[in-house]
Amino acid sequence: MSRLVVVSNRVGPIDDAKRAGGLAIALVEALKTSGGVWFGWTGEVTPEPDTRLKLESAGPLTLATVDLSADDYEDYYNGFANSSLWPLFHFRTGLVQYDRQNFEGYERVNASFAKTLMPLLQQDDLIWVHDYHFLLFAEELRKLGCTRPIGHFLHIPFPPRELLTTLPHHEQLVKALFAFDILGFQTEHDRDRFFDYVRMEVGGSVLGDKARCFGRTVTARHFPIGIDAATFKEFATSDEGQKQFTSMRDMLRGRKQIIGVDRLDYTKGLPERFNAFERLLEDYPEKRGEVSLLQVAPPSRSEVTEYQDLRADLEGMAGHVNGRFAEFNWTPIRYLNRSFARQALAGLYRASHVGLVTPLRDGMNLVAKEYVAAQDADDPGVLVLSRFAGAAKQLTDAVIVNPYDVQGMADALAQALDMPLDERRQRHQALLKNISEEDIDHWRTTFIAALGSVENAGITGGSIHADRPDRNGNVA
Ligand code: GDG
Repeated sequence: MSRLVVVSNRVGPIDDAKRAGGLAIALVEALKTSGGVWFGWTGEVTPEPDTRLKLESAGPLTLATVDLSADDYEDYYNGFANSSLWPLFHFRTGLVQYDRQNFEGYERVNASFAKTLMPLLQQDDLIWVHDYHFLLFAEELRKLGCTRPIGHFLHIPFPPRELLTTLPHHEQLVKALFAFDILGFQTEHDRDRFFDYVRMEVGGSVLGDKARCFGRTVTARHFPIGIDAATFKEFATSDEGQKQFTSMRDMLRGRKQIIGVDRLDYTKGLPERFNAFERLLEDYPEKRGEVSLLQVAPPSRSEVTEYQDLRADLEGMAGHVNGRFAEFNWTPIRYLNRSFARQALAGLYRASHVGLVTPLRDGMNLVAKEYVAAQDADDPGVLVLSRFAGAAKQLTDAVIVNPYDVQGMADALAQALDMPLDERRQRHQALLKNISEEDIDHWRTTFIAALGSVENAGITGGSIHADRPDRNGNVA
């Protein structure tokens, strides 16, 4: 059997139950079962470059990590990854910083990480690279002579061609993607946006799930990521889950609760969500004193200015709504900038009557799936979900909203709060079926099967010139 080598920006720790962040959580769950090597950044920053590898055993897994230098941390991590690619891939061109030095840092880290990993690789390895931090990784490994199958999974959306081309290095990035054998996207829409770029921008061709350009052929498919639904369900009724459930329900004293759980990130639509809750209280006065919003938002990327601004804005907004509507025995918005252990979180989801998940754009959104898994099937809460989360393509039995439409969200909240038990049960049953079938195991095994069936990994085939349009726009 092949050994799995996973590459992602952050690695483990595998036992930190309080860790927020979809990629880390998904990978911990996926790797627990498969074993193998997990390679990436330690999370530590050193003043000078230090490429020494740290190896650590964790059950069936070997964690292989390196530090980042202060310059790499600024240019690659805070810079190109989180201030260029993250906003751009979430369609937020207005927030994108273009900086050559940052891009050089990104190239530098992709190259040096590939160089550090190369000696660890064995004959039968399957290499699975994750997310927007490492778009150049396969190209770097190929330069070093790696001929193993290499796959990439993009956890965030793939942007439309018109937006991607605002990035000066767009073609270099997409060309590097052709050094992978398999490209995985969250949804078919993301995959199709990639195909659109290949066809329209660089004159490649697409047939079925294969794209050909730059003298290479790559297979591109959607692999919607899931959660460990069975385990998360158990969390909700674990001792800790039950404890949180009971104390929350005691505190609510028959009132209803809407819950939001998100890393504090501008893609998650938090200001719009607070506005919608305020509109609910304005337009549905009978809900005043009867329903509250619990927003859990652990801080994230707090060295990036936009994240600091968002935090300040949300504090102001929560204070405004509370100042306007609170009673001495009722606080409309409880806004918590902290993280909870996963069992506790499951209990809080179960105690909440509505799960409000309204990102402006999201690759998948695991919170939506966790909320469903944590519900009591006999008396389930209602998921209100943004149409712009990848999860909306699967979770069609949620109440689907447009997060830009504050009034629409307020109305959807009222509908969810008043939904009859029968309808709640029906919707929940369908949602639970989906998240249980297309769970984390399904994601992992389908991706690895695709990677395992790659033949001629990394071999150049075809000709870039044959794929490019000629002067008259004709493609050979
Ligand atoms: C990226 C993509 C894609 C949140 N607060 C706490 C906590 N969390 C956990 C949640 C969930 C995870 O963090 C967040 O996952 P999401 O999927 O919602 O979002 P991103 O972090 O942006 O993840 C996303 C994902 O990758 C996977 O591919 O779905 O689209 O952006 O698991 O529960 N966990 C704990 N305490 C908290 O307070 N323990």
